[in-house]
Amino acid sequence: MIRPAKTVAAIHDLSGVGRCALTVVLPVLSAMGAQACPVPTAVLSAHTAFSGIAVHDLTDFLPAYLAHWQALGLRFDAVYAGYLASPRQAEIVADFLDAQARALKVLDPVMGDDGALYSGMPSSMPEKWRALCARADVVTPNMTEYALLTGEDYSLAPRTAAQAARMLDALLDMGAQSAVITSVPLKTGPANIYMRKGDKEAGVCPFERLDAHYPGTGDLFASVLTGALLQGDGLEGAVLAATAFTRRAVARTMLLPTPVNYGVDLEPLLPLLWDNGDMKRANCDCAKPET
Ligand code: PXL
Repeated sequence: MIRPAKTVAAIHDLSGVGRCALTVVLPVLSAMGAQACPVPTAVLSAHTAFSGIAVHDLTDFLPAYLAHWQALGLRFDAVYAGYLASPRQAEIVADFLDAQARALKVLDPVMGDDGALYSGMPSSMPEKWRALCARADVVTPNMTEYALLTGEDYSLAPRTAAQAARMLDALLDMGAQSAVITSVPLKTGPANIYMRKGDKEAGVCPFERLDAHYPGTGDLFASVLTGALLQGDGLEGAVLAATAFTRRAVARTMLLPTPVNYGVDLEPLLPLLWDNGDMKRANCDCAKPET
């Protein structure tokens, strides 16, 4: 049977240089067979790790942008939100999520890395994101964002499996249906960990430690995860796909002389993401069922 592409409202910034946010989200979702409709939260000449950037915050523009979509009566298969540029954007996104009742909601609370907020990120964003998490089918913080959301101290001390499960529980307690934490230092090595409401243990997706740290890898991970869920993967399969692709892109980029700030060299790998979505849709425990 021929079916239309799944649709994703992709709420993120547009950074012209330094692959991250929409310049990662759009190609990845397209390569996975989904139509990504961008909701740009800000336009930046380059991401915030560059110095001297030009930034245009689109907070005041978003209500009219989304009101037009509302007037068109658009219903998305998924809403994927990442970089929000102001506390008011969190409120605008909350209303949009509530209006998209049937959509799969993947919320990546993009706020910081290495224990600190990104340059220019308002300090009130963690509490705003905490409220948004209650609306999530999946939340995907990194270790810094986990600490910001929970108010715990940022620590890279190796965790036991029981500690990992407690971290995920803390996110589920905020109301998310499932949670993924990326790049968690476990006693057994680095891993992406995940849990659904009702699970007793954390799922663990280990990966080999690579001695490189590129911006935009969290966006890459969450994009592949969203695409895989829409293709019909369960949470475990989607975390596996996102982990494998992100590691592969990082490993490839490490062989190149590209400066770290330009992000991972993912374009030549995009064809690997194509898969037969129709076949996978049958095995789906996380994406909302079609009605
Ligand atoms: O990759 C996360 C991200 C998204 N958007 C902007 C950023 C960053 C990380 O630095 O600066 C603007």
